[in-house]
Amino acid sequence: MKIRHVVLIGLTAVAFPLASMADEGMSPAASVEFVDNEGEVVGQGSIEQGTAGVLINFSIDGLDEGWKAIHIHSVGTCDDPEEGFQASGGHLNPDDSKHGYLNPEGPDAGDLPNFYVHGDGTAMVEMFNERASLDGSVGGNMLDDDGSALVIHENPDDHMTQPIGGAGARVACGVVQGG
Ligand SMILES: [Cu+2]
Repeated sequence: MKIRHVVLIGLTAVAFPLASMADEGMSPAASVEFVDNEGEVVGQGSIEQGTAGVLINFSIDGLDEGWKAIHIHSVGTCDDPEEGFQASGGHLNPDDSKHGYLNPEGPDAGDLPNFYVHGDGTAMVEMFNERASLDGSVGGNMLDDDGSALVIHENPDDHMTQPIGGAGARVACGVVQGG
C-alpha cells in the first residue's frame, strides 16, 4: 500500500505543471488537427510560444511508415485534401529566404526538421522553430491575416533543394488555430 501511494503522488506532481501552463495561458498558444488526402483526421498538435520562437508538439496516427517533411505553410486552409492541400500555399517566409537548413541562403521561416512515422502509422514529435511566432514578435507570424498551416509531405526534406527540399506530395495538413 505504501508503494502504491508514492507512485500516485509522483504522477500528480508531473501532471500538474503541464496542465496549469495550458490553462493559465502563460504564453500564446494554438492548436492543430491534421487531415489526410481523404479528409480523415490523422493527428493533433499544439503550438506554444516562448520568448525565442514556437514549440510545436504533435501526434500522428494513420500515415505511411517513413521519414516525413513537415513545414509551416503560409495560408491557414486545408480545405482541398484531394487536390493535395495546394490552398495552403508555399512556406511561411516573410523575408524571402531560401528553403533549407543546409542552404547557405536559408532557412525560411517555415522550415522544420523531419520526423519518422513508425510501421503502425504513429509518431509523436516535438520541434522548436526560432523563426516563427503566434503574434509576430519573432520572425513569421503564424496567425497573421491569412493564418498558416502545418503541412506534412510524403518524403523527407533534404534541407537544400528549392522550394521544399524534394519532399514530394502533401499528405496531411492542419490549420493553425489560435486561442
Ligand atoms: Cu511543405
